[in-house]
Amino acid sequence: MQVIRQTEEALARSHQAGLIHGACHTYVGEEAIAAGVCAHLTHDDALFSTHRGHGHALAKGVPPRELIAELFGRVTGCSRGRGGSMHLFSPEVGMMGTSGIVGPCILQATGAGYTFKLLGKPHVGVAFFGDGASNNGAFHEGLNLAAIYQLPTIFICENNQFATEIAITYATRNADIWTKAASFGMPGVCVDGNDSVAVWQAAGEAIARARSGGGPTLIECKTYRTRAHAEGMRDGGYRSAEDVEKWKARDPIKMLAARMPQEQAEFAAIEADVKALVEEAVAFAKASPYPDGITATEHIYA
Ligand SMILES: Cc1ncc(C[n+]2csc(CCOP(=O)(O)OP(=O)(O)O)c2C)c(N)n1
Ligand SMILES: [Mg+2]
Repeated sequence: MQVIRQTEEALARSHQAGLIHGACHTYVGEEAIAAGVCAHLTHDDALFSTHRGHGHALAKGVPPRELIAELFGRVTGCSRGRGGSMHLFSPEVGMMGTSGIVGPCILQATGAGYTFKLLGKPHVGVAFFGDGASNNGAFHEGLNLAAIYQLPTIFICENNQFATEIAITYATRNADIWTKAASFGMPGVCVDGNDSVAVWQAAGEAIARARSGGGPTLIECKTYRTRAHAEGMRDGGYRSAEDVEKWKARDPIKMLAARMPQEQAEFAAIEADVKALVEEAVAFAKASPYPDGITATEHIYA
């Protein structure tokens, strides 16, 4: 969670400094979800992500320096500087990609589950997606197919209660997304998405079930993003400052620390170690070259 938080804060500062080319949606406030789920995954499991995917990539094992360099458009980035925030991928750690299109990651993770089932592998496909994606056709198609074939796919809905500026309570008459699992005949679970231990427990059960042939699960994690939808966007007019403050008080890192009063020194040491890691990563990214223009048509297939 510290790696995600401090990387995102460095990215926000970098965006303000003009170092980031393209969109930058941070995951600040939602770190417990990626951390709690990815703690159960290996590099053989396939993760499909969204436009808000930095936390997923980091938790799956992409080093901060490769992620930051990617957003800076540098050749040392995980996608060699060609993808940016919306197309960062690292198949060597099972990070199969972020996407600027809301919804398809659900179908891709279903496809990964189908692949693992056909190959007889004990791996899982995981889709992270927002509350907004739950009203996209891909949600219904993906969950239905995964249920029919009992695929090893885990659907993680990060319900931060808004799709850009649209409240989930406006976008659906049933804002308890986990209850929609029943209509596909699969288990649906709801957890406090700011409680890393609760996420970790629910994900652990679902992933173990999927690995042993028990089929898919939908996990809704109720959470909140505490920064604007994307860096450089306004953050008013659609939610109240009181709500933002209320959720900031439920910071997932502080909530975990509060559960372990004996471990404060260790928490402080982790925070200091991560600070050094992220500072080094930013320096590495700044010092890295842009891809040579002569290579612009490399990696293009027709
Ligand atoms: C198919 C599609 N429709 C609309 C958009 C525009 N769009 C970008 S982000 C976003 C909101 C997504 O909300 P949610 O799924 O809740 O994710 P969050 O940003 O809250 O993490 C929308 C509608 C898009 N990128 N793709
Ligand atoms: Mg949302």
